[in-house]
Amino acid sequence: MATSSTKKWWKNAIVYQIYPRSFCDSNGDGIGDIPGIISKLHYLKDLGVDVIWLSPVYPSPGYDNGYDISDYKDINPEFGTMEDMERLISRAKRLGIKIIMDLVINHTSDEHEWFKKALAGDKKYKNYYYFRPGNGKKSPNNWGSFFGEKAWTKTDSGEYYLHLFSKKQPDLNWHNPEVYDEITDIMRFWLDKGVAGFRCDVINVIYKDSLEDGKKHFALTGKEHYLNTEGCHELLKRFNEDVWSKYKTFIVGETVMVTPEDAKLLSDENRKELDAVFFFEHMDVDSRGGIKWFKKKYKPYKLIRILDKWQNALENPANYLENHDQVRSVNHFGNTGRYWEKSAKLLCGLNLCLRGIPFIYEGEEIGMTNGDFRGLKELKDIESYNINQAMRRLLIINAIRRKLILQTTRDNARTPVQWDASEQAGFTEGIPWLKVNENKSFINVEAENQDPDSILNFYKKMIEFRKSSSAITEGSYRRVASPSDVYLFTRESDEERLYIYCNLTAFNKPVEFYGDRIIFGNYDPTDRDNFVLKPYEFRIVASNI
Ligand code: TEU
Ligand code: CA
Repeated sequence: MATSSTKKWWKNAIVYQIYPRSFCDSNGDGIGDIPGIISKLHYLKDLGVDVIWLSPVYPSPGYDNGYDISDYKDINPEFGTMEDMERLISRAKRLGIKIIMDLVINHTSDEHEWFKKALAGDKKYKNYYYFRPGNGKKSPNNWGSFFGEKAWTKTDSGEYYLHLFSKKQPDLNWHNPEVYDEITDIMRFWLDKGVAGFRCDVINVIYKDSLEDGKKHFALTGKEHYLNTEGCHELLKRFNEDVWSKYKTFIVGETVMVTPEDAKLLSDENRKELDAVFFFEHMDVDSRGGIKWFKKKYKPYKLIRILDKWQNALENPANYLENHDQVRSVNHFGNTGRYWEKSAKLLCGLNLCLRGIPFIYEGEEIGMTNGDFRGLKELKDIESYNINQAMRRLLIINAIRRKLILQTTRDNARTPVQWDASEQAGFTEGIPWLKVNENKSFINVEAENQDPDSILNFYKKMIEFRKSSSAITEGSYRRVASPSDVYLFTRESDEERLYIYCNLTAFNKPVEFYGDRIIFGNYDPTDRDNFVLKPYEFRIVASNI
């Protein structure tokens, strides 16, 4: 157990993710930017946020909205200047908000100087990436990419390069010590500017321990050669020792396809690798064979089983219900009709009462829903584009492709944040890069600010409550038996024991009444029955101990 003297600054933090392109546009070009973020810092302060995770703002040709970086030490002019970024860091600091940046080091953009030099034949830079001759007429191996294509692309010289994501994102060669030096130098560059840490993109795939053929899978053939390799653990330890520990950073890793055992190894405090990890198992609760495009019916009891497993496995998981790659949580786990508001509040309560560090994604705090796209033409995401091509090759007909992609596209989470009910929701004075959802007329910050019972005000109260509760910020976790689809657990510290009730259905659910008094919930006290949970009811019951 960590004593209070060794306690890390981020242990009780609440993190808010900003996807800059969609957050707030200050100059009317339809693209969110850093001055736009600065203009909303007071809003975030008022919400109760401690840390901002900023999705990539580095120069990038933008094929994957910034996850294809062409210069790690500068700011994309679409988002502003280095001075804007420095201003953001210092203004946030004045409000007591820290900033962690997204760090994408599995791959660079193919428009990065390093890759351009490599393509031009410079030996030094070729060794920054994986260039290999073909295998006869075929790719060097049989690996598949995350975006549904082959993982190798042939260059004009006839060689191939490896890319686990799109062909615009060549993978870095982490066997090369020069890559280590370049990237640790980049980390220091930003930490010296006052950034408090990083969210490390797909960090558990960076080290390939061989380039052999992989066992054949429907998707991601080859993964056994790069998932959670010993070499990856080694690298994380060295990052930690050489850089992170010197700056007292907070480092959260995006770790794909991890089991609780993998995650423990990656984030155990004593191993000094990552501070926390994002896992995905709950995101896949409704996907067939882990393939998100093929959905099956969502069953709340399965979500509960998964969350419970992870709560028991990790002392400090990074908890989230949505981000820029996932559908909106009210669509995923809640209700977008009659119980939109109740279910959004329930999901807020759940996310903020679990053990670990809660992450809130922009717009989640007002209950934003999936995009209301009319067709595939309105989408901008490279993943959706590539998957559409792949489905075409599988001869899947247009109407089905349209349905499968629209319900799952990452653009669902990337529509502009709805600040008010005006034409472009107060996001921009110009034409937004991605269509604003029509429901801005009633789902927007301005309206919810004025309504004391809004989802937004529920978030504020819930955040304040969490901060005041030692049981929630530091207490133990234990699941309590309950009817199917009701998640009931305790959080307990030396000072208090709380029972957290979450009815994840649109029906009444009879329950046992534990504890002594309901101290928090999403139903009016006069509209409550101790022994029955109403649709999507959330409540916290305190017990005298
Ligand atoms: O995501 C990694 C990742 O695994 C997702 O692309 C995932 O495959 C997809 O969303 C299906 O759930 C990270 C970033 O968060 C994502 O935005 C980037 O596109 C990707 O890495 C490449 O950098
Ligand atoms: Ca702009």
